Amino acid sequence: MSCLFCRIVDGEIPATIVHETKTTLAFRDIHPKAPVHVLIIPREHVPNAVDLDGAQLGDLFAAAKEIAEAEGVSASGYRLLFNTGPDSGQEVFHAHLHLLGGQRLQPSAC
Ligand code: IU
Repeated sequence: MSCLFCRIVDGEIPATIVHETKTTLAFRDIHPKAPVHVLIIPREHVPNAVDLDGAQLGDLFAAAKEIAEAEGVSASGYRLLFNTGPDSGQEVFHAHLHLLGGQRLQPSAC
């Protein structure tokens, strides 16, 4: 299996896991862009965020809310984003929701 994030799901590659459910897994980004930088992924291999179904999206956002509370950034605010395709800078083609917070974030491109 070549997908890096599938290998994290299967426990073949270590990661600092901060949250898990039956359908999702969340771990700290190895190159954090903010004091809190967590990647939230579906356990199922789906290459791209736009290929996720409604239930999968709901599970990812529900996890994000719980993680933000656990990380102490709910009140201060945080950013949730999906990179989708080459122009976005997507590097890993297993859909993942970035949760960034813990500091005043730079404005994004939008
Ligand atoms: P992107 O949206 O595909 O650009 O984000 C991929 C992220 O995965 C990026 O922030 C990397 O730092 C992160 N990452 C990781 O946490 N662990 C890894 O082994 C690899 C990438 I490769």
